[in-house]
Amino acid sequence: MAPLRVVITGGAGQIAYSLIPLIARGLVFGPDVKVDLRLLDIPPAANALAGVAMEVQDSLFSTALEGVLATTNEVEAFTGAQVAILLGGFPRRPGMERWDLIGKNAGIMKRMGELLETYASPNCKVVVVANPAQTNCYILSIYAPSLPRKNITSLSRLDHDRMIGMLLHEANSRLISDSAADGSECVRRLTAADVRGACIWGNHSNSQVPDVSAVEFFVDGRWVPIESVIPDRTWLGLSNSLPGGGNIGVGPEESLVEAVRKRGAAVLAARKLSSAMSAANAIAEHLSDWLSPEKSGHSPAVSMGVTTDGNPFGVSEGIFSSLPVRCTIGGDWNYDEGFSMTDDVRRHLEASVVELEEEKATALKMLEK
Ligand code: NAX
Repeated sequence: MAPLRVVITGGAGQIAYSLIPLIARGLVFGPDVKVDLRLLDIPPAANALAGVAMEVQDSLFSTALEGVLATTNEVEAFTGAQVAILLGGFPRRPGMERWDLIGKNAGIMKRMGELLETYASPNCKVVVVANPAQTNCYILSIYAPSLPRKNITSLSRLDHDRMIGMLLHEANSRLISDSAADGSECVRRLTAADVRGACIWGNHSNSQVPDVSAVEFFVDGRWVPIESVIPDRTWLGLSNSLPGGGNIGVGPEESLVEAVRKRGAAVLAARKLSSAMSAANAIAEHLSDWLSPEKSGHSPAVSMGVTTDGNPFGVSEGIFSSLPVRCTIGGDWNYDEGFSMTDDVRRHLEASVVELEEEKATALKMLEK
């Protein structure tokens, strides 16, 4: 079988550096799928890109990697691409307004859309990671009009996984301390496979809506509601103490919702670099749930930035937003209609959707200039 042609833009950047080994070891597209990797970056990053290519060669990745091309030639990189992982973007500089950043990246996404339209495979599957990820998907979809909109997705899996990581940390601490109090000998630690029903709604920004209202844990051989393991409704953002019910985003500073929203900033403050290892892992999970023959069709509902056109949740159409989806065999996905929003989630999602619509209007205005 011909190898899968995969282009990664921003190939000299820090997320690519963590992602390439996952792809090369067969952990993304499946162990039996050979990958022909195209790493693209801009000319000022050509030396760094050449260094990455040297390291790929030195790593003796023979399992899944058929070939690697490191290039600053966009056409060469995009020709025949069947999967595009778009990491390349303009970084936020000190003093730069958020809206300037949207404008600069809209220009880059316009170009990426044109390249996909003209040179990539007509059924190319795309994941946009560069920020603002959802709005970038919208711009891309305009300049790649032949590409099915369902093929264009953005990464919200990192936010999703951050929330699950925090839930697991809290649940395991409680289960361990409960078993110590009972005198039980040992307790099975929960893992990601023991959590279902989590969702991130909205934008990949501080307005995102982490939602645990439908979460269940698999404990002692059965699925149980989240509150039977973590009864702290205020921390979970499920408190009904406010008129209208719920307190998402209004809770104490250290509530789960606030912690998920601020996790990227916390990593940046601690590392002096933005999230890269966890972002690469989230991209790998996003793509393998969607496209790998082993996983697609077998994974639980996950959060993905997708088109809102025709969504069953009542989210305004014409934008891209993080929503719950189920990936199906053969590289497709459907909205997960099993999710229903609480009134509180809906209220907060509306604010995030307003932000997405503002970003879209700004990006379009900047492209007219
Ligand atoms: P880096 O700054 O390390 O790498 C970005 C790379 O893109 C650089 O090598 C740069 O030269 C290249 N680049 C810029 N313009 C390009 C173009 N037109 N064509 C090709 N390459 C181009 O950033 P990194 O940490 O790798 O992050 C990549 C992007 O992911 C950033 O936009 C970042 O904001 C975004 N993130 C999005 C996340 C999400 O959940 N959606 C989380 C992680 C990450 O912060």
